[in-house]
Amino acid sequence: MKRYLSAGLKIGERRYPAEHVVVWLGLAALCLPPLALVQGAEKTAMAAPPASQVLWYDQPAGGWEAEALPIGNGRLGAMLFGATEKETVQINEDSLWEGDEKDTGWYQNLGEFEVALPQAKPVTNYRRELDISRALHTATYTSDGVAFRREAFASFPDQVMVFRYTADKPGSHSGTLTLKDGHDAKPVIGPNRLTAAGKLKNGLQYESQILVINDGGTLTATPAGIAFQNVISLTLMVGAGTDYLNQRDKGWRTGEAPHRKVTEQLDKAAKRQYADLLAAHVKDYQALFSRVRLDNGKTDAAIAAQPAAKRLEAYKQANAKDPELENLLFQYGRYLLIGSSRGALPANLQGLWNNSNTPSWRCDYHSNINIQMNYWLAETANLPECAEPLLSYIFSLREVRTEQTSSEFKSKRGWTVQTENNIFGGSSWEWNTPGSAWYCQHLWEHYAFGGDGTYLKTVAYPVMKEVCEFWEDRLKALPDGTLVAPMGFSPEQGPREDGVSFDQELIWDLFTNYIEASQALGVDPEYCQKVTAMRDKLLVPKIGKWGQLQEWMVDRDDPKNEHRHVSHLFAVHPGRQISPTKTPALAAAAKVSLKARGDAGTGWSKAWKISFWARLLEGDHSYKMYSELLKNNIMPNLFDTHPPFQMDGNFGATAGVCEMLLQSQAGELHLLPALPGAWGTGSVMGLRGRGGFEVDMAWAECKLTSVTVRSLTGKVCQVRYGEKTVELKMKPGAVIRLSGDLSTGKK
Ligand code: FUC
Repeated sequence: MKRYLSAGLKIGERRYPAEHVVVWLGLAALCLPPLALVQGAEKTAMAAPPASQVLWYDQPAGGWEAEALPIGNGRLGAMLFGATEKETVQINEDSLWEGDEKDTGWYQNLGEFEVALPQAKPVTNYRRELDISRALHTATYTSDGVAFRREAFASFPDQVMVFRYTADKPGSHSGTLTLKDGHDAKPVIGPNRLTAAGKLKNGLQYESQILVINDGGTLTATPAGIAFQNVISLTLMVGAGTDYLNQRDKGWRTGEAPHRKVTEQLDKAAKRQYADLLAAHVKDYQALFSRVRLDNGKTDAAIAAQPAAKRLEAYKQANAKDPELENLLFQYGRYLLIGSSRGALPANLQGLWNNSNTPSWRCDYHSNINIQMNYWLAETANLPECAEPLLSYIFSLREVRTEQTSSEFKSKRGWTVQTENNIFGGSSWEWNTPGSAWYCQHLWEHYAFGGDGTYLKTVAYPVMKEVCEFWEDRLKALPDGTLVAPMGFSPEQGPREDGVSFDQELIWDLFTNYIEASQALGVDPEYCQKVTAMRDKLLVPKIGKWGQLQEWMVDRDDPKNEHRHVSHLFAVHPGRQISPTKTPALAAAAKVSLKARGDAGTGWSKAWKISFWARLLEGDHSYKMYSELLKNNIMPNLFDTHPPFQMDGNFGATAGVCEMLLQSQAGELHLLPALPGAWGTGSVMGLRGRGGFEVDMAWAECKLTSVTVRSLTGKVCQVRYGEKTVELKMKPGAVIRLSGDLSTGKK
């Protein structure tokens, strides 16, 4: 937290002074765990976490994709198998990309290291676990009467990953450590350090290092790696970096090989005690993770005591109830976002965990649903800091996208995107013309939830305005004056033609957000009027011949089309143009379309359907999607599979649960709008609503029993539960508690 206070917040190339974040942090702290708990992180580090916050297994992982477990600090990541004799740990650094402005390239594998610990005796009492309440991976087992324990975590404050090997008998660790670079760079082997440095084909310099610290015994450099003998405890500090910089004017490079920085990070961490590193990590992580808690019911103790893979298998049996596993999947999405989105770059198709140099879909930033879905939870599930890498990324691409857009569309102002995108401004596949409008939704929502006017003015607003200008120049008037986007493309449907609903709805969203932004800032009143006039002339989605929401201006939707993309329902979610309360006829048509597309779907498609049904206020259908996703699209390590593994489904699932419990897109906090019957009694703490609110709720027998609203910004707060609404006038920092019938009483 101190780091934020002294350094302020960085968005794009701008850094906001500490005073802008102090208010936010102070208010956010209201829903942190009691201070004593945070300060006592070191002491409590060994306390057993609740069953709904642990993934555990009774055997080592078999495969990378479905069984290995991820740790990450938002920039560095590792996948752990927990094998006892030969433990392989695969590692990533989020800027290790091939490609450039012309070639989209692929996100790359950094490499792996192996710790060989030959054991004479069979292993008993094996357990590996990922505790997402502390972001700590542990493997324990007994061999030859010796109890071994390994811990691993990825520290954000220290920018290293730490792996610790201990045993209850001194001198029990003898073996070797080797490092294998993902691009065959030959490691330099020192007495206590392995270094693999290389250059990708695009000239990107990278380096990984492992610093070995032994307590007792000996370390010896060998031709293959480092041998350790009779060591009491072994600690590995793993660091990595590249010379990537998210600035085009610097050629996307820092201009400095990563060696110095990585060495410094490891040397600094190595001076600290392991317990201190762990405590600092847990404190930092929990400051984000502990903001939201969910209780959606208790699992039968016998089921909760099972390993995660067995629980998942049991869950697939129609009658097995495991609300704590559902809760685990919800919180896992938050864990994964914290683990993959705290560096300079946003979470990609696999967060940041990738073991291939030619991963599916380049493991890229896909602009037609995937990168957006990755961030649906960031604001609602109270991780707004994790949205910042996305906002910086959007900002960093403006110049190159403006050039590319101008060459493609002969445009003079603004920019947009293609579908596949890398980190150097390179892109490929279909132009996704309303893609930049969708990005702008994220820029706007960061303000809508957090209320930071300086951010809105200096970061979000200029981008939103230039994208409005792009559409101002491009929209085409039909003979009756209706405005349509020319030559649009409903993702993966085609054909290219005018007035595609996906485009129309996104432009409506952009214009509406722009209008609100300009009014909030009190700037550009004339342009705001112009945008309002354009918005009001946009072709709105029509209801077609079988009662469906038309995907195109032409009424040609095929009721048998069960394609996973349901882009014409953007207006329902994450947009706000269609809702059962404000536009009931269109909402009914959206329902007809959604039913026709069917309940099936690949991971992310299924995840989107959780939110669609929640926005249509059908909690049980929304829950059906969530539950089916868990049954059909989630692997034993709880990664979502498309197939293959794609993390958007994890993020989208968490976002969907938020939509079931709290909505705020219509200018009011709508409490429990789609609470499923399956979660009849429960509570949630720390969800965020637009307008700068945090909300805690409790319910019993599917009825709200109490709600606490905290105001971050002092905006008037309209609260809805069912048909009842109340208006609360709240000062910044005020906390109001209401009972289930929304009667007030100040806390
Ligand atoms: C979209 C989807 C694919 C896949 C890819 C990464 O284009 O249609 O199913 O998820 O993104």
